[in-house]
Amino acid sequence: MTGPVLVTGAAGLIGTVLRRGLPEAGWALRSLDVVPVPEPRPGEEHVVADITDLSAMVEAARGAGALVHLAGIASESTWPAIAHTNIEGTYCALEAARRAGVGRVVLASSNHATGYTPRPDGGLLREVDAPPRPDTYYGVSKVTMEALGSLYADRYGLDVVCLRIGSAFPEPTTTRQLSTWLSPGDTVRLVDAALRAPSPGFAVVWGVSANTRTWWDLTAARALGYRPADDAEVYAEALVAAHGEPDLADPVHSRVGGEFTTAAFDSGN
Ligand code: 15L
Repeated sequence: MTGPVLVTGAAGLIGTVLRRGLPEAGWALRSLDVVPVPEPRPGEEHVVADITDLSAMVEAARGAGALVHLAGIASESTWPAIAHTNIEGTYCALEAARRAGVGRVVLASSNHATGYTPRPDGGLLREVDAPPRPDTYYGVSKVTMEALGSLYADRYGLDVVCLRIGSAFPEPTTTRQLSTWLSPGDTVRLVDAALRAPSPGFAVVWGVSANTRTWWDLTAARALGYRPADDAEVYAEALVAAHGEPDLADPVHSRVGGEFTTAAFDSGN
């Protein structure tokens, strides 16, 4: 792959993790956000652009070797906001990649694309057994992201890897996140694997660490080359002492999307 990796949403939480970690893994970066990225590093290219501005996105994508699309609203919002920023934004990212000849796109999907999927009676949940089942408008935007990625892979031959990210935070802060945490280090390892995997075509993989309590199957992510190194269990004692042992019958623990499936939903928002 020649050319830098264009990262959208580079000033955000995951973007900030990747801006540090991807160069350490050998990648040159072109960081894009709607606000200037703070303190660009030596050698880091940086662009201010709105992801829904297609011509600016095509310009930003020229000469890039791959695109990692993180930009968007990261939780539930109004339908107009989700439709514009997340759905139109993902279309622009993929279309910019196609027009600029960028052959690989990594998409930050989410567990909330399949949030209402129940925990299996036993064993681990594979991605193929978790078809679209969004829990929010936000989840719908991630279903649409995966669908657009599939379309661009089939129609144009792009390699598109969708990461169904769990809880990408510095550390887990709830007992649900003992299952769903994706550590900063594993975030870098996962994106690095998605960038390096030889000819992945279209792929959808869970994005979680090697958590003792996870119930999402990492076989597909490992097949891409992902080797998680962290486990939320080191936080278990403190979190269980504070919040109690998780009740696995509670929807927060028995559905992929956890609290997103039980939060109030305002269809007229
Ligand atoms: C997500 O997709 C959100 O971006 C993040 O804020 C968390 O809510 C996470 O999912 C999660 O499920 O913990």
